[in-house]
Amino acid sequence: MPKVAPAKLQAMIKGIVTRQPVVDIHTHLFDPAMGALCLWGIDELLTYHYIVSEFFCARPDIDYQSFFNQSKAQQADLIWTELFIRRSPISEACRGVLTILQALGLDPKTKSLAAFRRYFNKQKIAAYTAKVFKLAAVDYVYMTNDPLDATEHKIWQKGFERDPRFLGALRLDSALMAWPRGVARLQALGYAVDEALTGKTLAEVRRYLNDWCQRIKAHYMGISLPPSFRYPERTSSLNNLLVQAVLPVARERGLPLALMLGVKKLTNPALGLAGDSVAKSEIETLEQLAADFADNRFLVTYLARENMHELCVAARKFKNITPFGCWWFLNTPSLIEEITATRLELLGLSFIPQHSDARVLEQLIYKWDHARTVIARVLTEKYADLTQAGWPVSAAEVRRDFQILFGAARLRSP
Ligand code: FIX
Ligand code: ZN
Repeated sequence: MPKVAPAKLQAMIKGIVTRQPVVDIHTHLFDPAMGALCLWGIDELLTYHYIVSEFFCARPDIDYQSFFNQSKAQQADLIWTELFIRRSPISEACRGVLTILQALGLDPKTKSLAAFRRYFNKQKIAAYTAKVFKLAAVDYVYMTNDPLDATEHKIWQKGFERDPRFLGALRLDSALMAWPRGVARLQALGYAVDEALTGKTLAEVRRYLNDWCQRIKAHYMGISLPPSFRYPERTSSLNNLLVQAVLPVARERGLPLALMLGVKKLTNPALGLAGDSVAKSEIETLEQLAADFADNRFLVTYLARENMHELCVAARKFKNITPFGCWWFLNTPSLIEEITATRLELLGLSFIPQHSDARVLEQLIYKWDHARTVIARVLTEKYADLTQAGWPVSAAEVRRDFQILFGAARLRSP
């Protein structure tokens, strides 16, 4: 088989990586049938919490509350003027808005927010969702489902016809974090839990997990944990709930548990959703969990860059750990490049390179476009190394490898 020359190799890999569909294993998007929960359009894009943070960096003189008291459109006007008109929208999240506009066929250089709004206001969600999925080359997205969220619970109670592109994932934070904070909401859903973690309470938490994994057809359960999270910690309610409820149910149902580690919640409460920060977690906690629960599968991502190398090594030691994504503050071209190269070098294809974490529908377009560009560059380098070593690289093999990286096969079959 003739060796593919680097220039041809680069074009081949770019063609595959930029167009082959992916499975997006973690988003905050919702099935279009879930109505109010579905965010889309230019005002939602401009007031994305990543961009809100950047707005206050640029305008520290503006009072948080006076900004948040304004309507979404007014907030978007302020952000557009400050971050797009008065200065170049050079950050990853701001550039993302331009990538979306261009992909949708709008002309960013008109710089007319009014014209953009007219376009978005004309869109009808069903056809528009198909258009966005096609532009982003995304086959499926996993939602972040929380039955304890009053709005979401009402929608599930009412029932709706599922869109097969939106897969279920049961989020555990509101039920389990800061126990007994979730007790009242679990009781309101009919689960006889007490603050004290008695056998009855743990059985009822297991019933909640089973009921709702079934109800939403969950393909995994997920939880975000602070840098301070430790395991084992005998006195910790969270440890107890994970060990005696979550992990047994996950194992019985053949579902992975997604651990998203390193979030310092509300470091600046005045910023709301934009107020979370990051710190390094302790890798020994993950190693011990993987060792003690060898029959459980863990999808793992960290928010701290410093944890990403350790995660690769932990995944080499424990086959039940699958690293995923360059999450949140790591979702930048420079860090995706560093992290993806390290993962390929240490794990081969046994990881999931990226998820979008999209909150607004059209973000699928920019988050995947930007990530694919970087990942294509890294993969080209690695395949070029193979050809240098005398190993032929065919398009079919690159497509196969891409499917291993982004197809999330192990996740799709509950
Ligand atoms: O815990 C999470 O799922 C985080 O991704 C979110 O809480 C965070 O706000 C986010 O959207 C980051 O991209
Ligand atoms: Zn998320």
